[in-house]
Order: sequence, then C-alpha cells, then structure tokens
Amino acid sequence: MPMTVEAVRGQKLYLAVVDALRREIETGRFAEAQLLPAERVLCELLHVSRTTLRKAIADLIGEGVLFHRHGAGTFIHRARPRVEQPSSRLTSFTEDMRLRGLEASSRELERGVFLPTPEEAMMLGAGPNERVFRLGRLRLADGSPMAIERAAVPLRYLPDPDTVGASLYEALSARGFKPSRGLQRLRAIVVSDADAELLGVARNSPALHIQRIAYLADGSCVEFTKSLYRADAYDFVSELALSPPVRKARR
Ligand code: 16G
Repeated sequence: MPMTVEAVRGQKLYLAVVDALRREIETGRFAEAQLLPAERVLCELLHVSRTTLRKAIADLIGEGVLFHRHGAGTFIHRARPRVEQPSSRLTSFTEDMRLRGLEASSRELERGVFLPTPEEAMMLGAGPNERVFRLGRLRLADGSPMAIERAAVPLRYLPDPDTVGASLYEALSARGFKPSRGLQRLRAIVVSDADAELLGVARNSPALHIQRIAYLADGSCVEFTKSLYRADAYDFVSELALSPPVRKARR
C-alpha cells in the first residue's frame, strides 16, 4: 500500500515526505524497523522523485532521526537505555546493568594471552616477559550496544583465562582478586569508522574514552582497561564536596 504524502498548500513536497516518514517511523510501518528500505522502494511507496526523497532523508539525518552507515544503508535511531553512572564507584558493567534492571551481554572481539604492549606493561607494572590476558568486548544492555571495552589482566591473576565467562570481575573475585580501588581517566573523542560500526552510531560521532586501572588491596595492579562509551548512552555523574580549608603555614 502506498504511503500518503499530502503537501498542505504552500508546503514544499519534501517537507511532506519528512512528516510522512517521521509518522511511519514513530507509529507506522517502520515502527519496529532499524533499517530504512532502499531509496528505490521508498520512491515507489511515496510516489516521489529521488531528489525529493534525498532532501527529506537529509533533513531527518540533520534532526538525528536517521543516520547513514557507509555501504550498509540508512538506519533509524532508536531510543536506547541511557545510564547515569556515578564516577566514584568501582563496579563492573554486569553489576551496573543489573542494578538498573537491564540485561548485560557481550560480543567478544578478542580473547587471548599475549606479551604486553609497552603501554600495558607500564600501566600494569608488569615485566616485559610477563604475559597478559586480553579481552576485547562489545558490551550490550538489553541487546543495545553501549560500549567497547579492551581489558588486560596479568596472567598470574587469571592463569586459566578460558574460565572467564560473562563477567571479568566475577572471574577475578572467584580467584580472590577482586579490585578494591581504581583510577579512571575520561576524555571525549570522535569514534573511528570501525568503532562506529560496532557501536551502531553514525560516523564521526562523539564518544567517551575511559581508561581504568584497578588495584588490589595490596596496591598491585590487576586490570588495565580502555573503553569507549556511547556518548548518547552514558552520563557520568560525580558527587562534589568542599575540600577542607587549606591552613596557612605559620612563619
Ligand atoms: C566496567 C569497567 C571495566 C571493567 C568491566 C568489568 C568502566 C569504565 N569500566 O565496565 O574496566 O573491566 O566493568 O565488567 O566502568 P564485567 O565484570 O561485567 O566483565
């Protein structure tokens, strides 16, 4: 069935197409869709030219309703869980999602035992010949991509990495190596095309780059993780307190 595009008097046709597409995306035939049909199909449905359709799609991309993925098509932005994360708590992704009633899952990107990169050796305080377990994962909440995490753990804390299941922190806890303190550094970046693809965001989207170093109670470093969090999915919230007054030194 063709879609109805009615330009009210004086309205440009492409704006009527914008309205029609928005309606179908919100409550109509594309309400469940992630990907918009091909241009040719849409032109037939709407009885409009490619030029008109492209103008309408460009408008909806500008509004953030749609986004292009190179070589894959035009996608619909769907509301995803937005998470408020206190930046002073040392918790795991699995715990964080559970606390919010969301189901955590992962897609593994890398898993193995390697010699550390110079950066890993430095951050972990590991010797150049001490091997590390590396785990790269796309982390999802209720099936929606939230973050990419690449963790490195000295092998002495996880000598049998095959036993690491859904949660890295659970695996460390099971061996008595649950991190008890952490340092985190956060900065804004623009995602690479490959990471945009994994996170399901438009090219050149912003993201939060987070480095975490986690320590055991005895001060040894158990984890060095670099993560990339979707900027539209995370708010990092900090509690601020007045610092104690600085005493003037007596002469
Ligand atoms: C969190 C940590 C990450 C840690 C992971 C373990 C941040 C920025 N990062 O996502 O460093 O490796 O939790 O989660 O919070 P898991 O126990 O669910 O594997």
